[in-house]
Amino acid sequence: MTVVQVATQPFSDQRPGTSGLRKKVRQFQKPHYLENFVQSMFDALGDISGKTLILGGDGRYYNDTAIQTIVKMAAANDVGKLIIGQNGLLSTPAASCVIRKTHSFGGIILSASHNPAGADGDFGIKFNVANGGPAPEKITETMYQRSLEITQYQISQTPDIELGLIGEQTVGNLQIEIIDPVIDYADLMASLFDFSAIRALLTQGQFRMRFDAMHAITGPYATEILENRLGAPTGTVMNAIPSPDFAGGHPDPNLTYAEDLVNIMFGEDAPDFGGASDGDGDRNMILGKHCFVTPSDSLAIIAANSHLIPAYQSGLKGIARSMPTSQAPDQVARKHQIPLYETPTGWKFFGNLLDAGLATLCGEESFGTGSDHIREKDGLWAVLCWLNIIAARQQSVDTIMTAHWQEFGRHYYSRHDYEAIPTEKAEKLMSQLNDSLFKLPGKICGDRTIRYADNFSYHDPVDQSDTEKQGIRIGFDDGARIIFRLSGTGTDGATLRVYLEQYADDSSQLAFETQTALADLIKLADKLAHIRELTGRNEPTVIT
Ligand code: VG1
Ligand code: CO
Repeated sequence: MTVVQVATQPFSDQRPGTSGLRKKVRQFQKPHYLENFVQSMFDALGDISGKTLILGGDGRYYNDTAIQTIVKMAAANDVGKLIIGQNGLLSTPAASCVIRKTHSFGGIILSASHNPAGADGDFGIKFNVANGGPAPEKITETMYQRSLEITQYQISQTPDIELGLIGEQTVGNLQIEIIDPVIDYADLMASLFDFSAIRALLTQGQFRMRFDAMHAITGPYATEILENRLGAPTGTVMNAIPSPDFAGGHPDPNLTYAEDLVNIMFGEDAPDFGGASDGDGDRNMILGKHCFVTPSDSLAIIAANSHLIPAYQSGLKGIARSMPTSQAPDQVARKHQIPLYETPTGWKFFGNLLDAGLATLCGEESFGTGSDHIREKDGLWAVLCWLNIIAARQQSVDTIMTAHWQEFGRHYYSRHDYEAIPTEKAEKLMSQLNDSLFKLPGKICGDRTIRYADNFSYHDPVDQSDTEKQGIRIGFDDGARIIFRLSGTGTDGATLRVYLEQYADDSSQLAFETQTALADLIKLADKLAHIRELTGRNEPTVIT
């Protein structure tokens, strides 16, 4: 095997964001761009010689090209073994599952999640560590520092490997094993849930469901689990064939982008249950007949009903949620007398809590839910949680959700995104708001008073690290909150996210339409942050 050292120059924009390095495909296609980052990643990991890594992605455009390059670089950098999903495919949760099951050193996941794909779309690369979870900030920061000083990378001059062929191959001393991307994950799911109860639900009664894979990675996983193993009728999984550009769509499972499924679930003759997942399979949306469950409520409801799921029968150690996620799970934690952890946005912050056995369930408002079964959020897992709970309770999604609000109160919740704002404008808005925080506590705003206003910082109770400036939060005396932060996953200017939450526990106040219930807070958010004035936008681009 011939290894060449290629001279290169650093790129200044290779700092990983909330979930790895995400850029336009065209950026990744620039000469040396991908190679520089991969070499920086290898260098930051220390001694990788002889180690085993998992490799796979969501199948989007450039996935296979990138995999061939990474294989050649892994061979040149003395990696011992690569375990690769057949045809280069592995959903994010499946990659996490396989890293753990094979006790690998880590894994490389190629995805830009729900961002559109294709030659003009986005691409991404992320490293997960031995626990199966995204590399902590310490490591991603080392990768970035390395990318700023890189002068050369190593690559082998070897033919492309055969990605479609299950089994063993070699590239020089590097062993390659191509695996079925679905089996390990499907087996793990079967070990967590009451598959016979779900099978009975899906095959014996009147219950009907649809799952929308949105032309992305979960198609093969959902077909195997829901249709083959659980007996749901063929066609239950829609848009099931992954396509390199997600059929031109935007595989973000929310009310705006999962339009096909939303139309079915809110249409005439709607089925009883609808679920959807995103590009790389880690997000989920839960719908009932003519109803939608917010991700924050979904986490709270799964937590409150977790004793019905075999894997969580013996109780939860704790619940963790990202800071902007609504406080609905907090109510459940309080009642069950278990700890509740509030972390910065991004799944990497849950890893330590899960490893240390402090939390069992975690979730984010951004349609992410998961548990200690792996170290990523998990779209199909959330769908199976709901099916298991429905099978056990024999009630509709709507009934379960309404009963939950009756017991715990309702957290009206919405996120307003202002996408592709010029970066300077967004930064100015955030810094002005930040500078005004000290004078907000005590301020009266209509019927409420601001109780606290700060920029969230997190102290990790396990590794004692501190992470600062994770979003501006303004809390009111009645439990309402408004949170402002800039996205760390976008590839086009800046995205301002405004998170709105209001609590109601009076049973006459539980059935309002969300945007109506939040109308006062929405106005207040604009007044406090001068969104219209500073961005020139009159309304958000996406409301979830
Ligand atoms: C967004 C979400 C965050 C999520 C991240 C990755 O990050 O808000 O909750 O963990 O995407 O999800 P940001 O920085 O843009 O707000 V995924 O499914 O895109 O890997
Ligand atoms: Co995702």
